[in-house]
Amino acid sequence: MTRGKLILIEGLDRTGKSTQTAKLVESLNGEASLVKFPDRSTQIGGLIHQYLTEPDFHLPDQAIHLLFSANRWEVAQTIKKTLAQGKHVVLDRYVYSGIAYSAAKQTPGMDLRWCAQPDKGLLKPDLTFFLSNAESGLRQGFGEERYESTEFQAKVREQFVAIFDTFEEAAYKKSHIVFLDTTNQSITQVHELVHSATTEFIRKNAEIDEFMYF
Ligand code: DGP
Repeated sequence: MTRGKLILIEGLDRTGKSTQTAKLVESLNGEASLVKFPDRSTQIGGLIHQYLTEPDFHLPDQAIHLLFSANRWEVAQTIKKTLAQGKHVVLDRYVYSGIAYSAAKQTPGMDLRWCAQPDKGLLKPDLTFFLSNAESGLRQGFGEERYESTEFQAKVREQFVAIFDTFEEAAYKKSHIVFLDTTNQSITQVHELVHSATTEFIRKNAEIDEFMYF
């Protein structure tokens, strides 16, 4: 039996990631499980939730960055075990969000490389969809959580672009990352693109058994 594939849906807030991850898992008919980051159900996730929702809950930028990373590490073994059992895992956010949101704060010393360091050694996705929308970062109507402002989202968008340019080789981008502009596309249209690219990728790479790591 070959291992399952690690599939990631990334993007800014309000680009439809959670809708698309849920629809993708459903359409894979029990062959995939969903993992969402941050996972707010753990103790570390509880602290992250407090940080995101309570303006008076203060943590240094470095500390919250490491908590987001720790939140990925605490699920890492479970993800690997699931994949080893031949089941696919679909991730709603992962390492790229970890780097982008922290680097967007422009805190002295917290450049892209510093931000990438704590996630070194985590499993690297086989296939990443990066969802962008001409309106995300510009539109109003964000929720109340920390980071949900037009100005900050514009900075996060710049960081995502810089991350894919800085850390990922052209060959990796070509065969492992799909950049999807969802402007004016319906949920169903985006789902059809994501689903067909995923099933095609799984079919073509069925024999690949080695894991990749950040
Ligand atoms: P979500 O539950 O997907 O809405 O994510 C909550 C917020 O946290 C969202 O604004 C994006 C941000 N976020 C997600 N992952 C990370 C991370 O690893 N580091 C930082 N700094 N922010 C993150």
